[in-house]
Amino acid sequence: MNCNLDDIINSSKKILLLSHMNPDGDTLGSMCAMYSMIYNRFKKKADMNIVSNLPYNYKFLPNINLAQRYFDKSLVYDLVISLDVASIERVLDSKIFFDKAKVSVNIDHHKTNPAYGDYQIIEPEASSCGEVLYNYFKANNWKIDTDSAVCLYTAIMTDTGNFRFENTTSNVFKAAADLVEAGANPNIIYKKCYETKTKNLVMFQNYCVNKAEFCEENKIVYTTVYKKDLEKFSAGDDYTDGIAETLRAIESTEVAFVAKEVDTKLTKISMRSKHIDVAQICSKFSGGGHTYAAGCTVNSAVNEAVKKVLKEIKL
Ligand SMILES: [Mn+2]
Repeated sequence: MNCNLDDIINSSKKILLLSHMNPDGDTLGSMCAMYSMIYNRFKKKADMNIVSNLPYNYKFLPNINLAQRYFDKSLVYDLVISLDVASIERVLDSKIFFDKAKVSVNIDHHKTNPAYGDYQIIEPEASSCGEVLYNYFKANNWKIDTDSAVCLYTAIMTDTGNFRFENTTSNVFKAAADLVEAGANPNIIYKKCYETKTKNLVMFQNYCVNKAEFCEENKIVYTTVYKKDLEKFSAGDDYTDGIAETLRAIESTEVAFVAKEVDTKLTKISMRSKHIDVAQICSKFSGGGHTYAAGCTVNSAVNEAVKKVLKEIKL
């Protein structure tokens, strides 16, 4: 259904913005950008919900300090907007707010998004949810304030791997240029996002890369991460982010994945590729994502999960 955010926001009093679990720069940047736009354009204060730990490097995002982890589950909102949430299960038990909302809006760029909610703004060709928002604001003449510009730039920069991934189109650069003009500082945002790694994080990621296993003439590479590894390095939820990309960067790699132990019967897979559709592979385990970056959860111990996943990779 055609989504007119002006009408929807104008007629809503209580508004909630939702970001996905294990948040990244795109979901957080998009949420904070939306917060700022709603505040400046409509003079309304939306609530913001983060559903798992906030990664240290995104604490600089304007207004992120206003986001809350826990809300009274009996609250009913006039409007709930999910941002960068490929399936509504990714907001965990905050799904109840989306389900109970008088109006729900789903803004996203994942091609596997099943178009849940009353209204959708989904652009599978967009690099990021941040770019979807930018396109919408531009098309509807919403003036992008400095805080929103910082947030949208962060969203686009992080989801394009600092303007390197396949999804880095000319529109991405046009958006980035506009956002810089609106006040986003590329140098500062880059440093905040990429040069604030803790010693533990770097040591942990090197450890994981160091024990990677190669197969199929080095075309497939994977590494396993156990709870005891995470404990040893006091690793946070987000510590495995970027490992699959590091393994994919190896010249011979076609498919790279990280198998992370959730518990003895549950393994989380994060998969990256150069040419192969990994969203399709992950969909066999009820997961999804993008063509070259996807994930899923396998109902097996790590070793068993690795075997199952390897079977589904057809080179
Ligand atoms: Mn995204």
